[in-house]
Amino acid sequence: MDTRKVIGTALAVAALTASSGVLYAKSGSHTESRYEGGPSGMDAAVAKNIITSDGPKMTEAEFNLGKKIFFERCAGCHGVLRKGATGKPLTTEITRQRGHEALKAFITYGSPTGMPNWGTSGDLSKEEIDIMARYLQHEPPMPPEWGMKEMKESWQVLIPVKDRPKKKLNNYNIANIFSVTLRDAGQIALIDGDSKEIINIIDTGYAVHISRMSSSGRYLYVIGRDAKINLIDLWMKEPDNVATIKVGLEARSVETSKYKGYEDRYAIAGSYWPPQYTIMDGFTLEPKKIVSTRGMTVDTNEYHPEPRVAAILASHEHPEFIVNVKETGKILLVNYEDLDNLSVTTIPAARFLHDGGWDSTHRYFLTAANKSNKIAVIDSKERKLEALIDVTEIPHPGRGANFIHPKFGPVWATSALGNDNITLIGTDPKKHKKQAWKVVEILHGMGGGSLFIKTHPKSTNLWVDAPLNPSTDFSQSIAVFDIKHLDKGFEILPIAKWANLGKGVKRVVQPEYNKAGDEVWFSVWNGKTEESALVIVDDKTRKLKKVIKDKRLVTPTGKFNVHNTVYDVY
Ligand code: DHE
Repeated sequence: MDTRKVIGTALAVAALTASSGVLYAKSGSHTESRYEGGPSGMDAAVAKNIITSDGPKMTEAEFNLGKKIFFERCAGCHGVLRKGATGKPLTTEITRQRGHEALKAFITYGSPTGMPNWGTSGDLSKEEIDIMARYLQHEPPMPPEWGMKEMKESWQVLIPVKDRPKKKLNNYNIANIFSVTLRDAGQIALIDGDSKEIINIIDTGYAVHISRMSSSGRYLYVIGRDAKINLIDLWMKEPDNVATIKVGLEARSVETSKYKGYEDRYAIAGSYWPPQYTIMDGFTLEPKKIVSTRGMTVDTNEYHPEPRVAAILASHEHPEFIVNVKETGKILLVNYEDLDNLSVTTIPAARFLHDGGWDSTHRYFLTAANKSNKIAVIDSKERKLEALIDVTEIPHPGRGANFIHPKFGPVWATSALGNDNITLIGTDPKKHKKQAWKVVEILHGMGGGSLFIKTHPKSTNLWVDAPLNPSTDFSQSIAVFDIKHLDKGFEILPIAKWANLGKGVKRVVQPEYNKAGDEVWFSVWNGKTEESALVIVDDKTRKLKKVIKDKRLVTPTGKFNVHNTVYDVY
């Protein structure tokens, strides 16, 4: 592709799509299962085997292999306890009724609704599929619980508060530091946004996932998929870990208290297993309160044993955390004023709550119920569901993007996994009442497989990635719209090509701005043994500004600018 070719409208992309085999609509579900079905952060060996006489014959070795494959390939979609998550339930009353041959066929060929074709793709052998079909007819092995005792045993304060710096001991412009996830290395890179130099590479949890900042901008919290949290003090001469804890066996989210008077005081982490959230002391990570999320689903009111905690945000309107409970479809407003008499407002929304972010006023939380194809809007001031908006297939906003639409006023935008839609939702119930909480426009991007979208209050660019698109023309590039001329379509920038790396998938993922809002950073996410890079683009000219390459930058994915994360700028 020409380096700076303006592709223009969705029509042009459709032509390209036809030749490069981009999957739309139905196949979006395959993109989704590839994404959701990543290996569990949990070692399968921790789950106790239950080989019952009611299931087909299996040796202990076969059962262990089945369990390992299930944890690595299936639990992300079907849930560890197989009660169903974004994938269908696979409890024994269902699997035994289906029978051995039907299960084998299903695993081999997959289904149009998203089950991958594990057999015909060559991912699983005939023997492995036979083992899986038998394994699924036994009761699911149960991983252990993780309560206060286990948390306290895992908790380490490496540098007590009294021994920490009394003032900033380094010369970094902390507000413009980026915390970069080095996914498969189990590390983060702290990068000085001004000089673009690596400040430190810090060991964190397994398949580290996201970083969030304390309200003061001093402390950085990083969570791994293994539910390990690292607390990093940016005031140290060389910023490093000051405390760690493991809040469970598998997790994805961490956040800190931001309400006036509670700045830096508490941290909260949500876990996938056990299904619970934990409130901790913000300075030491001492666990204070653990609350289970097991309960009834929002629609059919049936018990779900494994409702995982997805995104968590800190309210600016009340001393509360906003907690997405994925499988039950409920949004919890957890008030941290009195942890002993914890008060929680439960707002029914829709199943499969995943990620989301604030509107520009930081009053309304817009969040994707991804597999329900809905965006829920929470009014954090009035503590109620403001709207439930239908969108198409598998919205995935990250935290979304806020900007002023030339015609419809303030909007929040999300892209999607299952199609090329970029959905714009009106967010101003005062001055643009007619548009508020309505889909006001759908733009068309490069294609499905998009994960993140970003702009900045000082920019007129809207950046949309597509790292899971099957065409490398798109997964290795970024689309950028001019917010003032959305009708003109988008420009494609070949970010991976600019990085000039060797072989590999080189997925371009998650745009993130610097503090000033005049640079956008992209990860070029390659395999663990291949070279990756960060590419920085000048926001005004859309020209390449800098490529950061370093052998320590292994599998960079998420990037979190300190200022933008503290102030929820997106
Ligand atoms: Fe994420 C955010 C869960 C796979 C990169 N991811 C989130 C959040 C959740 C989540 C619940 C919101 C956290 C919050 O705001 O508190 N992610 C999951 C999964 O369950 C899933 C689908 C499968 C898995 O096995 O983990 C998954 N995520 C991925 C990836 O494969 C990505 C692309 C690469 C990686 O690093 O693992 C990825 N997720 C991210 C990033 C964010 C994120 C960069 C934060 C975006 C932001 O701007 O805030």
